Amino acid sequence: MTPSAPVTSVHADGVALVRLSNPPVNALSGAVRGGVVDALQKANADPAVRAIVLTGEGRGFSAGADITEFGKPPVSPSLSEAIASVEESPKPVVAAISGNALGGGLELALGCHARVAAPDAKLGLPEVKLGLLPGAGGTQRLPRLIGAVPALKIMVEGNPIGAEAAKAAGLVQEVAADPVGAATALALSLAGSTPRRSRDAANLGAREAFEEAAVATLKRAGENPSAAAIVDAVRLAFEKPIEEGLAAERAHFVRLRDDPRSKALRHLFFAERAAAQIPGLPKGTKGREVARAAVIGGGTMGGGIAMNFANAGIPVTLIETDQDALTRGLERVAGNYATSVKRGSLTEAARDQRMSLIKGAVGLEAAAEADVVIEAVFEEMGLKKEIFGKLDGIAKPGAVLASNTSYLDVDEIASATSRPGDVLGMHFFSPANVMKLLEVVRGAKTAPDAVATAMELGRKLAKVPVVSGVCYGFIGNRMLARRTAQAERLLLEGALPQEVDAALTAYGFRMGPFQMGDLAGLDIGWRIRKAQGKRAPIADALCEAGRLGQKTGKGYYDYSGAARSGVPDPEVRALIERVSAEQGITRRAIGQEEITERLLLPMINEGARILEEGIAARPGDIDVVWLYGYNWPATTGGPMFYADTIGLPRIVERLERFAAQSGDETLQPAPLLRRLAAEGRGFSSLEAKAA
Ligand code: T1G
Repeated sequence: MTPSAPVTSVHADGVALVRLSNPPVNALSGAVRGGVVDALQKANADPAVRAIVLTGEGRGFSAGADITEFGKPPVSPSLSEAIASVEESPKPVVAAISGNALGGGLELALGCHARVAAPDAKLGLPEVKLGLLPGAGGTQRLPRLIGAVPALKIMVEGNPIGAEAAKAAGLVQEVAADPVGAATALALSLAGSTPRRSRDAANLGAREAFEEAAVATLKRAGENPSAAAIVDAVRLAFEKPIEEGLAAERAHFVRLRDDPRSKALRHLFFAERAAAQIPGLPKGTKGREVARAAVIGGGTMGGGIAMNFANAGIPVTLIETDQDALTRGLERVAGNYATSVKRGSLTEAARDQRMSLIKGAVGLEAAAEADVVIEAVFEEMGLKKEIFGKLDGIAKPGAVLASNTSYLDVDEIASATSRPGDVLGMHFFSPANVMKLLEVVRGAKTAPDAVATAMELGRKLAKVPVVSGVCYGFIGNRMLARRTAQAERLLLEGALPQEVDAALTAYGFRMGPFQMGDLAGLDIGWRIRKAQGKRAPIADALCEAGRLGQKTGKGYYDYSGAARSGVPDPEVRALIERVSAEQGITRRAIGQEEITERLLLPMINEGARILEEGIAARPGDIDVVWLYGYNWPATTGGPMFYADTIGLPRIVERLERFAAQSGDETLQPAPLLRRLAAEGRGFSSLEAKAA
């Protein structure tokens, strides 16, 4: 037995115990697949071996095919060949599953003649989440084992099921605390008999029931090529022998794998994990212990942030300046939880448990025992510096002092304290208890272990943390400002709000810039512009007319009618046309393609500047910010991945044209964008660098 081999096999007492050993998740790389085939050959060639057990070392059975291999030259044996060697084994093979058996990992277990699961096992086919479909027999073997309708649900939803559910479905024969021991006994009991192959179609269930489920599935899935492919592949199980079904499945897999949609989803899978690696942080830097938290400010953001701690089981003190404000804050939190209970997404017991972790207090002194203090007060530098100056003398040594600021200079905030090493930004996105993005803003003097603390805490709070350097708006809001500016210019030049919003929703966003502005309230941007001495003629005119969005019943749209999403308002069109005339602009019809490019390409351009300045460590970090902070459609991979998809030379050419057309010099391509385009490279060719 060679311990470093990715597959080991020990023959003892009539059983060959074959272990997958490819940390961290036993991904089924070429070496693992070859190891499985070799181990099965040796076991079947050894007369002392009567039965075979296949299991995974470490955290779980297997997380599936090695996604990093996709797009590279194929390595034999294929996963389907490895699974066939298991299924065709003359001696029975039983899978002993602990932890994850996902994707190709579960397909490998399906090739076995029986399966035993540990109570903690999670079994699933999540390929749909990567824009794929199970491509190594899952669409043919699972329906034949548990029925077409339950198999369809597992594959189209892509969520894992637990051991007991798997047993109830007939996916595993046994749940045992010692899966290897139980699998060994089961395998020996099967020795000598013809191993059961999940090839017959007897278990598929009624065709009509499947067709009904297929219609409902496709309706729910919408434009999802993976779901359509899965339905087609499972349908073949009713009509063709398994060999033909496997061939059709393989064709679907190759088509989906090579589609930009799946490449985008696979990019984001790795980008989210890469964002956790912080270049420039000394190796092995550990975060500080966070047993207690405090949040300053019981407004919408502060309450949501406090809920994040309670949801993670961390006691938190919500601090306000007076009892009335505190009561309002706590009532808002209670209301949020009540909504979840009403929706059925939270039990009353869980709600009570979480509420018990949130204590209210008046005065900053209540932050004295907290290991992390998050300030979430009004977006005004003077107020924030006053608070941090006081916290400096109140918070215990080593406490991390974080600001939830959306834009402001974290270094300036830190300068109000005697311990800038403890100060950083933790920028949550509204609603803070829902949105997954957390921008961790690293100040010039922020200590490495303070950064590590915020990153680890972010994950504990079920957020996706991304490190940003200090600049106005950090990564996401700095790029959003470019889109907002272009959206206003498009209105001035001839477009209408509904045309601009339609362009963005057609691209895949849930809502466009003007729908979003009306939802959040137009006065937020208005206040920021006034503080900066800037103007946005149309947005300012709407605010001056009292049209602040949904909260005043009118904004870019009219919300006085039945339609929740608001309807175009002739008064707004007249206001836009008046402001255009005042600006001396001759309006023109603007097509959807130009609108989309004018909204997205300036953001990509700003992303290039953000990379040049080292504000973001890598392009994928920017994609993760836009996925989890602003719902960029995952199927195009985020702004920087999308830029590589359309090609940087085209982006340079379009930006130069827009700059010349509008005289807006901010549209000139960033130097990094020009350089990469000239070198024929994409953003993905950039190495990570310290933020
Ligand atoms: N291939 C390659 N690397 C993988 C991997 C995979 N399948 N799964 C995880 N990793 C890496 C991951 O990038 C990270 O790397 C490390 O392992 C730990 O992962 C033919 C075609 C299993 C639930 O979709 O959902 O099979 O950052 O941080 O939080 O039909 O990993 O350390 O360098 O996520 O404990 C289908 C994907 C593949 C499952 C564990 N399988 N993985 O979560 O650890 S396609 C999946 C996960 C397929 C067949 C098809 C999760 C996890 P690094 P992690 P975790």
